[in-house]
Amino acid sequence: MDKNRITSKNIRHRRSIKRKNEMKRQDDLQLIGYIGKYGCFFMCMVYWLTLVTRKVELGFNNLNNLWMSALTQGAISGDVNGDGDMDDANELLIRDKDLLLKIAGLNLKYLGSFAPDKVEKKPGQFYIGEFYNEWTEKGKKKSFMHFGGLNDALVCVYDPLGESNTIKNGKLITVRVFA
Ligand SMILES: [Ca+2]
Ligand SMILES: [Ca+2]
Repeated sequence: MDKNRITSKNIRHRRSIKRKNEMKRQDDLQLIGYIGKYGCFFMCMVYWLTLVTRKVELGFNNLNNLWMSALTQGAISGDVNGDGDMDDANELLIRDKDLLLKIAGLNLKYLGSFAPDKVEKKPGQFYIGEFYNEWTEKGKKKSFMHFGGLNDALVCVYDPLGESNTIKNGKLITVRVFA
């Protein structure tokens, strides 16, 4: 038996079980700015799913390269209205989740979006939650939407913003299932 192999595997496994606050954040300045602004679902699908399924933590360069490949290959929508930025309606949406999984080298499929009480839990499935928060500021109604990685109990275990108000105070409205 090759003891070294077992040891290094164990170390890698232990390292991969990261605490919430040790995981990479979408707003880290080493990431492309648009990931910080709109990349929460991308970080859940590419960074977090790789961490939980392959026990591998992707580096900032890996993540930036995968983001660019996803844009080039159309898994993520680009500058749809051609005005030079990607801040408009229908821009930077994940249009093809299966293609994004493939680009990221993940052997997973997207099974769909479900209301939290309609999720059929099965072993080998992974869950990403869509959170919605609404509040009133200076008499104006405001809202924000954000994605986070969930455990089997559908509790958030990865917040791409570290600790966002949206996940802390908002409501889980849909669950995206991967297997
Ligand atoms: Ca645009
Ligand atoms: Ca614009």
